[in-house]
Amino acid sequence: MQVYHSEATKLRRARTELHDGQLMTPFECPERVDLVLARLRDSGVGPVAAPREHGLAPVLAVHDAAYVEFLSTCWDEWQAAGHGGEAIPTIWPTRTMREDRIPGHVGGKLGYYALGGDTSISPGTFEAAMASKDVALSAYEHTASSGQPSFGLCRPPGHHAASDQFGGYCFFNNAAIVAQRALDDGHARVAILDVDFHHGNGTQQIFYGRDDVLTQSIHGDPDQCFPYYLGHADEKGEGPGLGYNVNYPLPPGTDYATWRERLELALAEISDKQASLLVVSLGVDTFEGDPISSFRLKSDDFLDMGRRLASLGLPSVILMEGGYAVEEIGVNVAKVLQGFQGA
Ligand code: OKP
Ligand code: ZN
Repeated sequence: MQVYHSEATKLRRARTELHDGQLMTPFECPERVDLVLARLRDSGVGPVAAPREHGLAPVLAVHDAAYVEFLSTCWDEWQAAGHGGEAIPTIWPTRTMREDRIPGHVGGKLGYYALGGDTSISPGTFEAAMASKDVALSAYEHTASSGQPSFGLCRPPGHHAASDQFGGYCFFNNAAIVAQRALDDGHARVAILDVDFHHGNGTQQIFYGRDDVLTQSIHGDPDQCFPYYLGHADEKGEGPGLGYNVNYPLPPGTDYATWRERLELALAEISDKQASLLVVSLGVDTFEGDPISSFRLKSDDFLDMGRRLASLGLPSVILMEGGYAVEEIGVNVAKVLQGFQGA
């Protein structure tokens, strides 16, 4: 399977993540990319190609222009303000305050454009996010021109990024950018299937009022799991989008037998809604050994997952999202792709 990868995705090397009340080295680290690449090579999954640059136009097709401008200037403004550490929001326009005015100070803009305090902005973050969406778009273009599946080794991930908010390690929503590009190329309906452990809140939000993108997510129940405030089963889309968002929340401890039943429902929905392109938001943090997640999938389950995703027979773009058990994420991604290829 054609793989896209850019060394520039490693330009984000944040030093701090506020996790469990402590500043830690982020789980979402550049080593993830090398571990996946190494195991893809060992498994004979390839070839690996560098992406072509796509500029900002496809980003602006799904993200707010002022948000993108903020991401591009945040680190410089943070430094100019004399702050010593990485840019981490500490206050938000929550329901007791106003959100109709965007502050001028970088500290105020940070909270306005952030959905959480877990994700710092550091030098190279914007450049890595640009490379990540170029990887995704190049994978899409390969699939569009050949009909063959492709894998984009995106990093940072994208599915938590909303139209004007970053967080959950995400800045640009790579899957949404690809789906919108596919619509602009003439697809009538695109399906995004998010199999990451965490709910794809950004993807849901971007397309919530629309019927041209079917968004589905299988994830840890937001009653217990990040991002907590979105991802319930009663979120079904609105207006013309009613029926075009489907959530499958599952409790902590869920194993593959139960997870697979939701996958089958999601696949049937994709056929029913007659999507002509499948975009998979592939997080492998459903793995039993993942340090920040609580499903119980085993490595061999990822092979079966890949086979079932392929059974739709649709042109498919598979994009990397989460997965933090660093030794095993390469194995598990390789298994999904091998399963998809018919292994
Ligand atoms: C990103 B992706 C725990 C807070 C949660 C953020 C999780 C982001 C997951 N202290 N941290 O969906 O894999
Ligand atoms: Zn995740």
